[in-house]
Amino acid sequence: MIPDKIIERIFSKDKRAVSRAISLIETGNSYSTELLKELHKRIGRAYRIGITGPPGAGKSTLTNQLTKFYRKQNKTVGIIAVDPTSPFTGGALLGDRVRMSDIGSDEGVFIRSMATRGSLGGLSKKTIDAADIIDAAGYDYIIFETVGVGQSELDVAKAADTTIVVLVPESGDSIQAMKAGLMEIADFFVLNKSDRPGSDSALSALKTILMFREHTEKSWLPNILKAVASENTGTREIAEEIAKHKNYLEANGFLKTKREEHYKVRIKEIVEHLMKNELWREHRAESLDASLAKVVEGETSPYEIAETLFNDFKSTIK
Ligand SMILES: Nc1nc2c(ncn2[C@@H]2O[C@H](COP(=O)(O)OP(=O)(O)OP(=O)(O)O)[C@@H](O)[C@H]2O)c(=O)[nH]1
Ligand SMILES: [Mg+2]
Repeated sequence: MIPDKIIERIFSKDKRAVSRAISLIETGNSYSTELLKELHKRIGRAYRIGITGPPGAGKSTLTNQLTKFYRKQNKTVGIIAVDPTSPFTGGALLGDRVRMSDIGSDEGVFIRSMATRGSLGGLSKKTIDAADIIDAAGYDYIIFETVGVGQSELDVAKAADTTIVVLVPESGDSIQAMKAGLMEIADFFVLNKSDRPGSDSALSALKTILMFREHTEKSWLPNILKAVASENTGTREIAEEIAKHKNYLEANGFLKTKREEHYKVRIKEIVEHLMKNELWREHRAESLDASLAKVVEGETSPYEIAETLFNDFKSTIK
């Protein structure tokens, strides 16, 4: 059974219930799917913002400032800080907690750190489930913060309505970002730490790269905004750019299609997950182990074993 009154408590924005529900999905509790089904009825009201970029670019500082900005407008904010490298909530996340301590005690702010090592991509299924819980609780904004290492930063765009890529003026950073495919996912860029030398040349380098981006009349052109997050400079402009992008998506019906696309990817993942569980039931896992010696000896090939296992799987689902 789903824990008593947890759904009602989530709907009434009870932070402890939200936190408890996220723990349930994190541990893979058997009620978590039922819980998510129930919560889905109240989903879709939160606007989801992804903030990604290289380590130390100022993502947490910016998240903090943006949250304070929204709070002044009486909007509530849920933050999910994703650490794709650490299996523990230590190290970098401890830093986050310190930097975000002043908003953490605010009733209208919910903060959760999630480690996602072991999953494919930085934003695991569980991270998105967690966002759904926060959404159902009625928070106005959800901010995903993910460190841009490897594949993780590309995944954030599959979960966010607006994706912001934070860069710093340090040499080569912008070029590196373009290579890593951040160009495709950024709805706009923030050149943070603009108090540092080289920010003007970094800005013009970025602008030049973006000029060559293919576009049509209707396409959204990613902007570049300068910011000094540690001094709260540029926060308003960033919030305005988010609003502009949101309006663009809504006015053209793109928000709906974007969310449909996200659900498509997600539903496929869930189906694949269910299939995997079914496929590797005990007897097939054992049959696989039993065949390995023969494969090594050359008596049979990996393909034959795979086909046998797959055919057995097919016969059980007919
Ligand atoms: N000079 C300067 N320092 C900044 C600025 N923004 C943030 N910082 C500092 O940069 C350091 C890293 O900031 P964070 O906000 O933790 O950066 P992050 O991108 O969240 O870092 P990770 O989550 O570890 O990848 C901190 O010491 C901040 O105080 C800025 O605009 N200018
Ligand atoms: Mg951070």
